[in-house]
Amino acid sequence: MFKRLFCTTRASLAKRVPKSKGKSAPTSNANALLGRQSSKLSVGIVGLANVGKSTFFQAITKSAIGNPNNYPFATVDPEEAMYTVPSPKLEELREIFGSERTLPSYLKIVDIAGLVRNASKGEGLGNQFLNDIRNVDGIFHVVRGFDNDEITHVELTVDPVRDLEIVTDELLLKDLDTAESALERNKKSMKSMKAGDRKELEKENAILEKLTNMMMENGRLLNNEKWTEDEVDVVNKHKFLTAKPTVYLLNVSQEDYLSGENNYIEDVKSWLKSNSPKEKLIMFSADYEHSQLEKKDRSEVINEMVVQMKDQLNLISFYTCGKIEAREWNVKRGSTAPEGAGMIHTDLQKGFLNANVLKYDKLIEQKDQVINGEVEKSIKYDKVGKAYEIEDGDIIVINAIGGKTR
Ligand SMILES: Nc1nc2c(ncn2[C@@H]2O[C@H](COP(=O)(O)OP(=O)(O)OP(=O)(O)O)[C@@H](O)[C@H]2O)c(=O)[nH]1
Ligand SMILES: [Mg+2]
Repeated sequence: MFKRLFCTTRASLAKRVPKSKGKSAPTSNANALLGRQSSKLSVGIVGLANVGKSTFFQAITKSAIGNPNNYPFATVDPEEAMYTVPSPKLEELREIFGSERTLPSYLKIVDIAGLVRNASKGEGLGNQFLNDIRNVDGIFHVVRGFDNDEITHVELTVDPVRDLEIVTDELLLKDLDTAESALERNKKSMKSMKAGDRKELEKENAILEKLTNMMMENGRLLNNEKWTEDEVDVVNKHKFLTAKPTVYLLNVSQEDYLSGENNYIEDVKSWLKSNSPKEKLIMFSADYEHSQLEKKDRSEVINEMVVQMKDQLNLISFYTCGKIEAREWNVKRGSTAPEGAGMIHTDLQKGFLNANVLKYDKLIEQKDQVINGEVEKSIKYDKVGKAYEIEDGDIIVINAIGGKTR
């Protein structure tokens, strides 16, 4: 992938990227998680211009906003809409607890302008669109896999592997730029600092140099790597584009989607295996999904995309349930009970005392014992402290200072 681009731009890149001088950052097997902790994560739809991104945006969000059209750069400013994450568990909980309503979790979906070759140098809508990607937490990367002479292709022919390379190379080039600017900025700041005050920036620069070398040497996408906590802080701070969890979506014709066969899929699979092995590929048809807009329920393939995205974003769900509402909350895998409480309200995190936890599976096994939706009175919850790590499916009651519960 990046090697191909390297052939043409290696010399100019080598000039721009500083050689690692100091000690490189320690390598570690720790697998700290990238990305920010928030219950309001967003996913951007990214891809070459005119490949069906806005058509897909309308289909997934069931909205009329966005501007699907058969010309490149039909989308200029990003459009946003919320996607309700389907949750069979939440429905089940509502019934058991006798809650009046459910409050599911949401993902914000952002339709982003299309990109063309050399976007990182300002071609097409260039840097504007790259900045829009910077602000999302995950990426749906849409690749055109349908033949149709009437739909303009900015590279003139249909070739999904080439398109994947163009897009990822542009993201990598932008990341190299970001790392280089940060390194220079830090070096400048350090000049006016006393030696003892430079430690933090020196540490950051060692990490930035390590990242730069990884990207330069073999075009490694940052989201394929394992990171230490310190490295995660630097990657998060600079919002590197290739560190964003990605689900790849091959947009095929209605016929191919319905028959499950497509001429390009094997090549795309093998590209992904060598370039981004942890990430998922899903074949779909934007056209077909768009034709289903009137249907109330989302199709299985769209649900699958969101399930995969949640997994790539390392999100798990816990629930707070009562007579008024049954609510789903998303947290990063590995979050502690106080961190989960913080998703609900910062006061609950600050004043966290302990929590009562019930496992979803245990509740389902014993649901016949529940009388009048009084689950806490009917089934024993486990009391947990600050160090408790939330597991997917936990039903939690948080106890905080001042008698606050949730
Ligand atoms: N045949 C076919 N046409 C499609 C499919 N998906 C999108 N199109 C058409 O391709 C054209 C471009 O679609 P858009 O959704 O505007 O593409 P985009 O990626 O948002 O384009 P930009 O915003 O300009 O980058 C439109 O005319 C769509 O109707 C598909 O699955 N099959
Ligand atoms: Mg568009």
